[in-house]
Amino acid sequence: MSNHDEELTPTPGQRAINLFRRTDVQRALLFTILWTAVFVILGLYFYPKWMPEVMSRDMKAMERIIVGFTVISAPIAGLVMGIATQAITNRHKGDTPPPDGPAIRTNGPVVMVWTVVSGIFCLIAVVWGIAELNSMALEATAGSKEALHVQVIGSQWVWSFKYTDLGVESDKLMLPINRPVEFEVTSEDVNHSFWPLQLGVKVDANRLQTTVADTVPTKLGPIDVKCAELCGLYHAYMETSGKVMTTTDFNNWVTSNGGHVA
Ligand SMILES: [Cu+2]
Repeated sequence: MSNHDEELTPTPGQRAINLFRRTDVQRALLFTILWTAVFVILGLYFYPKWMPEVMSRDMKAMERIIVGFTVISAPIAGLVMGIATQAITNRHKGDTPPPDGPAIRTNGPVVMVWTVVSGIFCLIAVVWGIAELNSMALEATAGSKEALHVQVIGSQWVWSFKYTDLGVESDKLMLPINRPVEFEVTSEDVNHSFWPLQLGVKVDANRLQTTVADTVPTKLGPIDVKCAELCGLYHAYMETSGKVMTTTDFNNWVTSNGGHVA
């Protein structure tokens, strides 16, 4: 019993030292380190493999943010999993559990560390987000003169694409490589959300309104287009495909569909 009294000594420093001397805490810390490593490896190595292919700089930025935030938050998820693993693998089943310690909200340093660290995380998120948005906007302005205009129309439950300058209409999203695209996104009925996965673009399609989104496809290959806004019974099936092609292939596609190459 005297041992417990000592552990509850109110000086925060002594409390921390006693805490880290406990074998269950040490085991939980070890598990925390292992789990953190697992999440870091997942983020750095597996996420980029599992995510849709990167076919534009916007998608690259998206991937950077997802990987970055996974790595930053890995120690927090690691701590939760570490404590859980220690609790599950604890071999002292049936023992009387130790009494609760004092409430952590009375521990000044812990509260301070918690607040400052969360604050820094939020600040990183805000600054990073603004910086990426800004560079995307600058890129869009720089490329807007030579941009290909594609009108994207969502309706229950199909996508259609009008190449206004070329006189072509399609239900597949065909794009030439390395040329800026301006999507003019709208809807004929309810709210949809235009989501060409590999281009890192996701933008609401609203009735009576046109929302512009820009990107530059930087890699040849197939694109998946989905709707990312619950829009009725067949929302889940509101998808189509597309392709990023060489300029020559794109021009051929345009002319063979009755359009004219600008
Ligand atoms: Cu939809």
